[in-house]
Amino acid sequence: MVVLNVWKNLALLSLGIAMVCLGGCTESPTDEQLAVWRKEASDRNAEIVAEKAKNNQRREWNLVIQGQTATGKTETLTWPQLQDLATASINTVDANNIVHPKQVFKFTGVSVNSLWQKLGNQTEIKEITFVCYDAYQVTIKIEDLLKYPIILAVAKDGQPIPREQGGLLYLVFPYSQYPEIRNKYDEGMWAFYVTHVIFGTEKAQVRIGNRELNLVDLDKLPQVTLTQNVGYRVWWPSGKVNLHGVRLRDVLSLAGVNLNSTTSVVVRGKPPVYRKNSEPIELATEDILECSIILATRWGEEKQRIPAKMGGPVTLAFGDDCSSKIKNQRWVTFVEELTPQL
Ligand SMILES: Nc1nc2c(c(=O)[nH]1)N[C@H]1C(S)=C(S)[C@@H](COP(=O)(O)O)O[C@H]1N2
Ligand SMILES: [Mo]
Repeated sequence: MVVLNVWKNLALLSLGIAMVCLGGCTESPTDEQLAVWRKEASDRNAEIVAEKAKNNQRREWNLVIQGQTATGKTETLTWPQLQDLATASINTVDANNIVHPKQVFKFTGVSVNSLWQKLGNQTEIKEITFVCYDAYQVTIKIEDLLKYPIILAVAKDGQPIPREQGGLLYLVFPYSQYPEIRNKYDEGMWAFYVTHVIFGTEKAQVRIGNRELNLVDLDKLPQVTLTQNVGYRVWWPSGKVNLHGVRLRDVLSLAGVNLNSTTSVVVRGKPPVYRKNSEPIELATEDILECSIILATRWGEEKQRIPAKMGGPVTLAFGDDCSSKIKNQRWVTFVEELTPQL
């Protein structure tokens, strides 16, 4: 589209040049003059294209707020809305700038506490989880939000934050003003490219075609327990843990999917990386039928729900009986949708 626009604009501009003279030019422009006009037109076009690319990139970056929100609904903040909300600023070193670890930057962004006050603010909730484009996630305590100005930064020294520096939305902690905060939140907590904020933990909800299954539906299926090392790191105890849930094949069959006519199933989680068509987590039907692939909804001796800080409420898990090809895939966190491929 961008390329097309360049040509369209160039065509219009050169048409413009020609038309100026239609009305009564006695002399046609010299070749030099034409070259200058062409250069101006193409420079201007390059500018337009660059501006467009920037704007598109920014406009596409929404922040989705979910979980136990005040309205009980998902709230989506667009990039222009985030710009309007970005009234907080903190001067701090950038924990991930290893070249200039002492350089202080002015980060401007949305105060996480003000988001919480506006869209959350339910007293029983203790923590907020940030989910990133690449399925990385970070959880902070609400009590710390109230104590420290923690922001979702949209700008660093007045400029949008480049992707390789954590942009467009970068979770920033006031290290310079409150050095002690480092002990609780190390540089690994500075989440890059944040896409979702989750207050507490969401309700379990798995979509399969036009069916939506909730925890009550899943609980009616035969329950299985795997004892496994968890396939991603965040917050789980190290070593083997009990994961309780339901077999993927039972979930699909409850939703009326005929596995015999399905070649594979794509398992999509909340982080955008799972939504990219280029990198889906796609499981072959024969594996779904033959080895332990479950949607875990509870864990541990006490069968607690899986909180957002552990990738819950629903997480994909592979049993030891699955082939290493299966087990080497990512365990999908925040599972939201199963899409059978025919
Ligand atoms: N979105 C996202 N943010 C992230 C990470 C990540 O993998 N993804 N890694 C964290 C960790 S553990 C560190 S130390 C810093 C720097 O990560 P890097 O060394 O992978 O750049 O970013 C933090 N923020
Ligand atoms: Mo790290």
